[in-house]
Amino acid sequence: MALQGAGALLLGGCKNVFDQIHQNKTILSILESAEGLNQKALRLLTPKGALAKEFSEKEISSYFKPNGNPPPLDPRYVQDGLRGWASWRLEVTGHVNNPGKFSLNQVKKLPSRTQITRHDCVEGWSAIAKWKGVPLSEIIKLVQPKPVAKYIIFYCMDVDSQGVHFYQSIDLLDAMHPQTILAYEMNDKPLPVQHGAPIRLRLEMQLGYKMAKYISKIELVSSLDGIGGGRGGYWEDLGYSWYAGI
Ligand SMILES: Nc1nc2c(c(=O)[nH]1)N[C@H]1C(S)=C(S)[C@@H](COP(=O)(O)O)O[C@H]1N2
Ligand SMILES: [Mo]
Repeated sequence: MALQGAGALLLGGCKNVFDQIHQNKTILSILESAEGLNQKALRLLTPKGALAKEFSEKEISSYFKPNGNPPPLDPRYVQDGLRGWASWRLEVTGHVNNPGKFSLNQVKKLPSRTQITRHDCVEGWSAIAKWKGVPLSEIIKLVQPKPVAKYIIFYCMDVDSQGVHFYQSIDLLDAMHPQTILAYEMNDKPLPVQHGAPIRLRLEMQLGYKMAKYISKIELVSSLDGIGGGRGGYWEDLGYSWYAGI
């Protein structure tokens, strides 16, 4: 049932890739594992093909709190920002047939999606904004995951006060959801530095801490072992749940 529901989430266009993922027995095993129980329950509770609620222009919040680590401290980050991210690349690597490095202009030339959604932080605040970006499914189609790929890791350029890099992960089912986008615009302007420039993840069915900002690399992997603390994300390594469904 969970897999059928997930199948219905894919609103056309991605059938071949999804078929590959659908046949991937490892996805089934995640859903059956104890770690996957919460995730499975949430997916069964949401109607088939569910999208997160989208809002109208007039509901956009006048203030959206920047949260988390300060922007990357590396002077190269700041200098590149001043040059319109000319040197930045999105590196896509791991269990894929076509690894690649995309410039921001290349990312912007891919099909885009615009959505006005509510961001819910686990700390208890919410804000509505308009996001434009490339659906992650488009990137996945280009790089072509191998059957062993189960998760996508997002590596971020910022660090905490101890120098530990932020990172996050989602599974391929969530990666193919139509509202899962790599956003480069917020409220019709280039994504501001404090909100994760040049690109950040929007994952509208989950809480704010999953939505990695300052992304420089994504990797398709078969297991979360050996990455960071091994629990699939910066906050997960500190005890938060890996599946943060709303
Ligand atoms: N790279 C990175 N991404 C991050 C964080 C962070 O500290 N570093 N914080 C997360 C948390 S807890 C939230 S609520 C949102 C905040 O996004 P915002 O700054 O656009 O409000 O980013 C998430 N993504
Ligand atoms: Mo958050």
